[in-house]
Amino acid sequence: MPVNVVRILVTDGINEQCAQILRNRGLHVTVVVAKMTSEEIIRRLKTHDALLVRSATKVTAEIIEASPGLKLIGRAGTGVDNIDVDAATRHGVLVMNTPGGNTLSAAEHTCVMIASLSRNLPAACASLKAGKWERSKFMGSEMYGKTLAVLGLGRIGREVAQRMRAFGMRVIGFDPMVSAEAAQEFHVEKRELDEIWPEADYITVHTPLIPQTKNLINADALSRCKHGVRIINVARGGIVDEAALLNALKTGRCGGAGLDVFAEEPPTNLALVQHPATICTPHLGANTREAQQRVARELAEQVASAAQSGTLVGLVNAPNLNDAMRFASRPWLWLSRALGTVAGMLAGVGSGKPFELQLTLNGPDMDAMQSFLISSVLVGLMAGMTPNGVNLINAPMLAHEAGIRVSVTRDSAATPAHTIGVRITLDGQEHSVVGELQGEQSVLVQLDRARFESGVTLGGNVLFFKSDGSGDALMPIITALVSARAELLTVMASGPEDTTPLIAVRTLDPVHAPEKLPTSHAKFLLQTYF
Ligand code: 9EZ
Repeated sequence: MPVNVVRILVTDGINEQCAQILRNRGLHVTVVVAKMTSEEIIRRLKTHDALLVRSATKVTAEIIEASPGLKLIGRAGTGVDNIDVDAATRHGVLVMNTPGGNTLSAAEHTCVMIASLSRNLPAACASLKAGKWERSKFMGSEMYGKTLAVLGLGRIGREVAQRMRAFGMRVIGFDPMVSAEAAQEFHVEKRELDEIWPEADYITVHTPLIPQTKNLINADALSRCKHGVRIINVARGGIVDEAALLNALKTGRCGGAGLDVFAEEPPTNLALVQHPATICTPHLGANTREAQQRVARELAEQVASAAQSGTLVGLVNAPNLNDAMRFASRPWLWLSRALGTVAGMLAGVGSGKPFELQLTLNGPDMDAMQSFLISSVLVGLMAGMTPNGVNLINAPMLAHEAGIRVSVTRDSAATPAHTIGVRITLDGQEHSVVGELQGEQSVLVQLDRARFESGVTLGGNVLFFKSDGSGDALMPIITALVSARAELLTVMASGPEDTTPLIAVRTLDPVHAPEKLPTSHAKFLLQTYF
């Protein structure tokens, strides 16, 4: 299922190949070169579906909230520091980045920092340019035989390890997500963090900035390090505690630092930047022609494929969406959303009261669909509860905030297979529906205790009536509907064992005020329009 994105606003000087590729794929692109205020972005977004940025534009909650037509935010680069992902998720907006495109540039910049630190390259150069000839002041050290610690063994960390091994460095490393065996595959000896500190001559960080990595290199860690240890941060400001690093530089515990990123950018406190043992660059890790071209092209391809085939690459929020977008999932999405809608109306979930949602997934290979089926049921359920749009991106978050308790039971051996049950408990009252696919068609086979033997098609307009059990309900319903000028498609009664059967009627168009239809022996229950 394609994402409905046609008009794309490109900012922040993303390489021109991005717009070129998008236009070649038939999409409409507006490129704005000048820096825009929030108001200007909001104004422009009234006529655009997607916003593509690098890192200069801060995509705030304010912008996202004021742009109901916004469907996708794309970042040409790694990380999403300048995007309020939480706000985007809440408003059902996709967020994408290009995590791979910067890898080699970031890794090379790191290696350049390590090499420069080993020979005091910038300071020696500045000294000579100042007319001095200071050879003993700039005594260097070899990288050969030294130990490099790589903290964070993702793509960039691995590329750094591979390159520095060429200088004869021994590479140790840590990453909670990488086993010792996996690390061995790319020739990194895995260590625990507390083993790293006393062993390393150089420590380079390659993690995202998350609570677990904030101040990863702090006063305590530095106090356990070798005298003269060198620290490199080309990842994110804040992974290295700047005050602790400055202290360690002053005592000589830290012999030098290569810093490309800072807690505050640009830094206003220049103490670290101006310390003679630091080599500093203004966040240049990804700043190469090649990387900028690569991320621009990657983002364009990703947005085009989202818009044209619904294949989602580089997705930051809504991780289950990719499976949901697969063509084969479409009927299941439809069925689960329709069941959510019927169950929600049946239970009266619109009151704002918290309730419990129990999902039953029957049949083999339903596991892979579980995550998006939950979201999809919630979309159907909450459509009438929330003023703003509910979609597969924000449904779990909105449900959590609405106090909906969700549980799932899977029965892979159940018969009949491939049915979905939705049960809602609200105020101690239980209501449930069960549905299945007949081919690609969604049908309702059970509503509370009433079973529909051949299933009620969940498509178009469906009305449900509750009979009084006298057996005389059908004709009055049909008469009332025909008098109301409804065109009947099918009429079905539950049963045959029901004593008070339900009657389901599909009509071509929605029926106006069906609760006012004069029907004896039957009461209008609910009407859904799909
Ligand atoms: C933490 C990490 C790496 C790290 C990297 C990632 C969740 N997480 N944690 C401490 N992705 C090295 C040291």
